[in-house]
Amino acid sequence: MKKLNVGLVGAGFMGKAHVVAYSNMPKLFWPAPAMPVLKTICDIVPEIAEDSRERFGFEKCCTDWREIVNDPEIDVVSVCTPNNAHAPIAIAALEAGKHVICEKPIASTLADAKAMADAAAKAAEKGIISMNAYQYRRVPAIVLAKKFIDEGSLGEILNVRCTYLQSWSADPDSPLSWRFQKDIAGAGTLGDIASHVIDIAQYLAGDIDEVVSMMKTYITERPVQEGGVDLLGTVKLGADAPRKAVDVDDEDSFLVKFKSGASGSIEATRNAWGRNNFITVELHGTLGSVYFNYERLNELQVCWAKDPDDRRGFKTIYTGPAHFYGDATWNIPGMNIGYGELKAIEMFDFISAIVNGQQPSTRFEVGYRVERVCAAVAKSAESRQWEKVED
Ligand code: SOE
Repeated sequence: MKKLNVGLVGAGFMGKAHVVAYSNMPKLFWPAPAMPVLKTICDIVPEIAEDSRERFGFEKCCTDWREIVNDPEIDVVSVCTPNNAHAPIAIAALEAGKHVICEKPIASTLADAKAMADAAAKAAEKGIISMNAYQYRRVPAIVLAKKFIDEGSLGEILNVRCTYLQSWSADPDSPLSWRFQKDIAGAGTLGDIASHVIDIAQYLAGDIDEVVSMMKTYITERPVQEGGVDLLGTVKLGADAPRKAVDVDDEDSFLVKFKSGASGSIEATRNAWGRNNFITVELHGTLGSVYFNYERLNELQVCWAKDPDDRRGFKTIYTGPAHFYGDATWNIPGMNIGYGELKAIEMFDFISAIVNGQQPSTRFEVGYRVERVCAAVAKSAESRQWEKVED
């Protein structure tokens, strides 16, 4: 079986998710499209690099990503760093002929996102694959909704309503990680989580054409954190810890018009107590509706207009072997997949794309379009008017 040598940059939360995905992909999908071999892991903190090498089973570790990009043995690069490092690493890797899977949002600036999409287009001519890690569109229930839309079962799509609500930053004592710093993250909630539902909305209903938005920052300063490691609100710093200004958005709400003529709304916040990974997607078509909530990710609710009046309503489809990726996961609907399996599904699509020589649905160009929607949202929050998404 073909082997692909992996270099992974950034050994934090997402680095761990990619390692779990590389390791579990062939265990779920067999025969695998190719076998990933964990060659080199990079983290700028030497102790973390060495610890991750041992823990995750990489052959080598390093503290400079250039060692991975310049290593002729490496075939595939995972970019799991904070957002402002995505562009230099991904572009250098593509130019060196490596296939690249990069965490989202694609970059911390629109200019970097464009440069990445351009580099990916050039590399694609030589059969190099780029992929942005928008994994939620690969949840089997979301793919099922897409199937219903594509086959026309929902009729014309009238409205798409999405939310992404979390609570991990609602506490003012949650530290000022890189996610609250514009020069590193590029944006707050907008790039971090609204981007996921923008991707799902465009996957299901086509390109967003115009937006009108409101953006808010509720917690304007946060305690400074030693070392800056991203703790996602799991650690609180005391009231006496020195504080610094937050310069990104906490909450975004916007109306959207799709090129298809459909309309919709998107709301995202990381300050919603009681909501955890609350991604909801509701679509209304002329022939029916679908509803999805990631906190029940193995379910798709469907309502068909053609059902008789006395029994029309949402019914729940539990995804399983009859659905997308279902033959690779567990045998009985209700046994359920979670975040780990989802990242393995994403890795299967990435490795399959490499082996088949076909760009995946979330190639860099698609991540760049999400970024252009985000740019229009930010512009509209300033102008207080409808803003067009750049084509
Ligand atoms: C934090 O909001 C975060 O880890 C995001 O960065 C991820 O993209 C999302 O999948 C889960 O939450």
